[in-house]
Amino acid sequence: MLSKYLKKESLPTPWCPGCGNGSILRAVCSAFNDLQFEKDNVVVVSGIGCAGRSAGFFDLDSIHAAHGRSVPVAEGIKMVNDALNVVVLSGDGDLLGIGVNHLIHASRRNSNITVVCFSNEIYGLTGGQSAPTTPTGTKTLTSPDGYNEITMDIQPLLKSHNCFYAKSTVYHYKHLEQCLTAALKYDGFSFVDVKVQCITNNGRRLGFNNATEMLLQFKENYMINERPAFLEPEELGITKCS
Ligand SMILES: Cc1ncc(C[n+]2csc(CCOP(=O)(O)OP(=O)(O)O)c2C)c(N)n1
Ligand code: SF4
Ligand SMILES: [Mg+2]
Repeated sequence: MLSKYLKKESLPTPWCPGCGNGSILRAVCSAFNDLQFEKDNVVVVSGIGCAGRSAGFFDLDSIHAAHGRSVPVAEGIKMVNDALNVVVLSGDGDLLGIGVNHLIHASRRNSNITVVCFSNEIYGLTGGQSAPTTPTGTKTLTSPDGYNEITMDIQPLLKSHNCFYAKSTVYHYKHLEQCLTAALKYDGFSFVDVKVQCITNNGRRLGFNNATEMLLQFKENYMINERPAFLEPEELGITKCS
């Protein structure tokens, strides 16, 4: 039933076995279904990357924008037709690296779009280079001795613009669905940060034997806060919902 939003020929997706991106795709379809979105009143926009392939899988109007440019494209669509639900599905490198300038201004303008960030903490598609979201000290393709920069924390910036900010993981699947539904219902700029495993270009280098081990670290490392004003690093939740 949820697959009604997807192109049959796009399944199975080309994502690696064990990649967590498919769980996000499913949760997004589930949220669309909960909100009874019709295919002709949703538009999905993605940038470039493994996560950025998402737009191409939907059986509705979708745009695969240039790297880092999904947010302004989404804003433009919303400006032209306010009746549409406009959703960005893209990677942490795309949204918080090359495209972060657009995120800052879209949130500042309170553009009425929903942005779902696939946070695998690296540039997955291109081989596992460090991204702004890479935890300090982590070994990546471009930081074999450990990433020596400070990790970006987008929450304070978005909260300074009084935005909806939610965080979940693919392990906490039901919670993820709730975050996405609340974000899509929210009247204003909403951002859902989703921790997701990239086993191929991150997990293996970090010593995980398989995707399940990597998925279970989310269970160990995060807990749900039901009524947060602001999320601590190990907390998941919805910080604004009207
Ligand atoms: C302007 C430009 N610069 C660089 C690239 C190469 N590139 C393609 S995908 C990507 C990173 C994607 O990382 P992320 O958004 O985190 O997505 P993931 O693959 O991790 O899901 C990069 C640097 C590009 N396609 N265009
Ligand atoms: S490289 Fe990583 S993010 Fe990309 S499809 Fe494979 S597991 Fe997923
Ligand atoms: Mg990434």
